Amino acid sequence: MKRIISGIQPTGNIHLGNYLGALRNWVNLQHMVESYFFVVDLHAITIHQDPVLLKKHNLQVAALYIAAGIDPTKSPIFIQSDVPAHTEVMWILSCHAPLGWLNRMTQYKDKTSTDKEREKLGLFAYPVLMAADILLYQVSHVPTGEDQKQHLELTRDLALSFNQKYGVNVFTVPEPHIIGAATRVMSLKDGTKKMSKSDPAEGSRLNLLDDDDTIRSKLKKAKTDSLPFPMDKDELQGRPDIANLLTIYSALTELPFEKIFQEFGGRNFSPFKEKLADICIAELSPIRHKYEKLMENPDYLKGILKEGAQKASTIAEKTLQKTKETLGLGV
Ligand code: AQP
Repeated sequence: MKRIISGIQPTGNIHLGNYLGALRNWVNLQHMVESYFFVVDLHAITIHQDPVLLKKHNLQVAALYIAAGIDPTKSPIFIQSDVPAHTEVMWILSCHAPLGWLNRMTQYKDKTSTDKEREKLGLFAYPVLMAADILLYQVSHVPTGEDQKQHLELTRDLALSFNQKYGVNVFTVPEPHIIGAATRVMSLKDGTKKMSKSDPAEGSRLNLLDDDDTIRSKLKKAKTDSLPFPMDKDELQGRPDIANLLTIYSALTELPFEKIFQEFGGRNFSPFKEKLADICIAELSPIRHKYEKLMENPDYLKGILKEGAQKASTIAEKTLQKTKETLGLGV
């Protein structure tokens, strides 16, 4: 790995899925590779956002990155809209991206309503902006959760075909880096659905900022079934809610499933849920406390974001100029 970039949208409460699928991995990776992390606000507006809340969420997400362990003196943190090259390169890539490729994106299909006439162009073009976010930084890898795999494949295809068309290696072709024991954390209310910020059911997710009592109560109410706790992997078959809770437990404790079966197999779910709540609280409450301290000093956070945007712009501008040169734009 030479360089990585990744980000989270400021579309609501950052949850355990964002943490286990992305943020926690970034904290480890920053010590091994040059890293850039951004708050993805331009993507957030593909769905209506309250302007006052969006500004607040931008700062909150940045504070959470730091609270979770990202060191801004080592890895620049910035707000996507503070680096205009993202939208410029997005336009250039839009003129290169075949509609057929975009039509195949499943996340667009999941997020659209039935009223096609009112759908926004930005939501459809989302993966092209994501490609620009990545390709601008000439990264070798993009650490992400499982759900972004298809968008990353599109990014690779766009980079390869652009380079081929113009006969110049303008963009580095990035690899996905999908790691960790929980690359797809599911809803606590429905083990077949991804845990998501936009799920209207608050009890479907554990937010990084939930207080200890809320974490305990959400886990107590997490969906299980009337069978006893499984004794082995075979007894997990067809039980996605239980598999999800086990995945979370295993990801946070680094214990293999076998050890968890040994401790809880055959019993009812209460002791398991109690222990899982203790584990989640032990992981999340220090992050919450650190976050609260950081939010007391918004000027400090704004300073970090300004500096991060300056560092990011240095690389982004170079790629933008190279792209414009290749296309014959400007004089
Ligand atoms: N449930 C999840 N399990 C594992 N990883 C996840 N990620 C998101 N949900 C899960 C990873 O978190 C990073 C940031 O995601 P995002 O905010 O850019 O957008 P998203 O994937 O659309 O996340 P949400 O929570 O579902 O947001 P909304 O509801 O606003 O669309 C990505 O690396 C993602 O893989």
